Amino acid sequence: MVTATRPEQQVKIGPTKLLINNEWVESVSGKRFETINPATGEVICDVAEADAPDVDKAVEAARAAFNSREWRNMSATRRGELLYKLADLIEQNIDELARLETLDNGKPLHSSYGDLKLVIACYRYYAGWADKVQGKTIPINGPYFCYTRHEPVGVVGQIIPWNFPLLMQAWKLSPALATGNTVVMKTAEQTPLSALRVGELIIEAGFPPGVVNILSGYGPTAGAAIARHMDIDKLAFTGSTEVGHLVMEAAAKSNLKRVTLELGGKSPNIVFADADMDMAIEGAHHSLFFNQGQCCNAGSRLFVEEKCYDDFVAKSVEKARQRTVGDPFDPNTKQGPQIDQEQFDKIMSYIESGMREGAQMLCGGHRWGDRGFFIEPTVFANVKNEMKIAQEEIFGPVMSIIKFKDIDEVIHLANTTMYGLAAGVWTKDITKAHAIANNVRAGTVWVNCYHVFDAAAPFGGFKQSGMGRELGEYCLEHYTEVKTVTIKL
Ligand code: TXE
Repeated sequence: MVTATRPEQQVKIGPTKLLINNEWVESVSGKRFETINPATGEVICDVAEADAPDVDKAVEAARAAFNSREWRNMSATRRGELLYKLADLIEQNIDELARLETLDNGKPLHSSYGDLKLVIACYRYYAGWADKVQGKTIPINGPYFCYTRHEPVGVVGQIIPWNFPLLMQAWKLSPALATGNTVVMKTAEQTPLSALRVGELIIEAGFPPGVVNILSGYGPTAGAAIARHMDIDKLAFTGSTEVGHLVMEAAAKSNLKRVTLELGGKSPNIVFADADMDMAIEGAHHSLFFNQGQCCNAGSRLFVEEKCYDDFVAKSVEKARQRTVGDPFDPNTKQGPQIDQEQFDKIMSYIESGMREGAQMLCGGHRWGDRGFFIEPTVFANVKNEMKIAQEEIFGPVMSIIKFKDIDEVIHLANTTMYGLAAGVWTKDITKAHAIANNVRAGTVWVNCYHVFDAAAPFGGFKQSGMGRELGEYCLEHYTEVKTVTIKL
């Protein structure tokens, strides 16, 4: 099927069934649900809707694959080759995937291409790791030879969100497969399409049946069934902190499956008066507005030093006003729609709360256009750290600028949050940069830059932003069990 309103919007829709055991199947219930184009509010198509019985089928297939000789005995080098092949196939189909991502998610087409570059790099990075995961020999006391093996955890359940559908799929699948696990993945109900198309490429790459299973469906049904499943050995979740609590509880109450969580954030982005101002203004704008503000690591608490506050605010407002909002397929568009009506309403209610609590709205604040889920780039000044808009994750194009006096105060304010995902600092003073990097409790600190991601650099949260790390070498430990073998000599 090809959708089209204008020629450049022609997008090929891939599979719309569930991927279980390398076969495309309808759900056990036969139910399907609609996925919506957020730029228009119109239905793109419907897809098969997984629920608990489909999770059971997928887990059965994943368990059989995990126990199969084909996967268990496959050399680590061969697993790496399969991942390289998948990366190549994604690269060969990059135009189609980018368009599908933009159609289903609403992000500007150039952003989808940006995501896909990271996706391809991520599969290649972990392809390289496949045959480099190794144990140790340990000099224990007595006549023994002792060594460790790093073995796959087993069947992994992975639940991903809608803000970076292909990238979150890559972050989750690639380390799991490199280390020899099998996977049951549930995509977000808002964005099922691109991950399913990758499912076709996974089959084409040559992964054996059951190694990767992809389910479209809702959280409280299919997602919860994964979290409580007795035969899933590990759960990797990205989403809201609220649901993070639920899935961890479900894991504890079922079979104590291992859990890694990548949750919400309210990341401080700190601008000192000695910073390169143009760079800091540009960086702060990008840190907040990128991806329609729908980033867990968005620089959503912007702390600006008193001495440069007024000037910084004025220039940031100017920049926000100039941001082009509109059709995500238009190459000039910087900002597309929010993902759905629910997120749209949530963001609008935060804007109202900011005004109610006395923050000063200097631009935006309204719906943009008359269809789809667009919101004008919005800037609030005179925000206090204790206001709701400075403490809760808005996940939209709403900048909150807070004034600070000195470094001690800003470190205190930056840490006054339940989150700890990321932070940014803008300064020419290396001592201040280090003071922030060392004292802000966050999993990532960017100095004079923001949103810099690389498959080799770990990412994850302190406090209620999550547990465990994705990407880099650090991620591998979450997908392996350490086995100690002791042999009497
Ligand atoms: O998240 P949910 P939503 C934050 C952001 C956003 C808010 C709500 O603040 O405004 O969360 O977004 C699945 N058991 N982030 O409602 O519900 C769900 O189907 C198991 C931050 O979209 O957490 C989807 O696949 N799974 C974030 C995934 O969880 C459940 C990205 C995320 O959805 C479930 C997205 C359940 N009971 C939102 N309920 C980030 N960290 O990047 C839902 N799900």
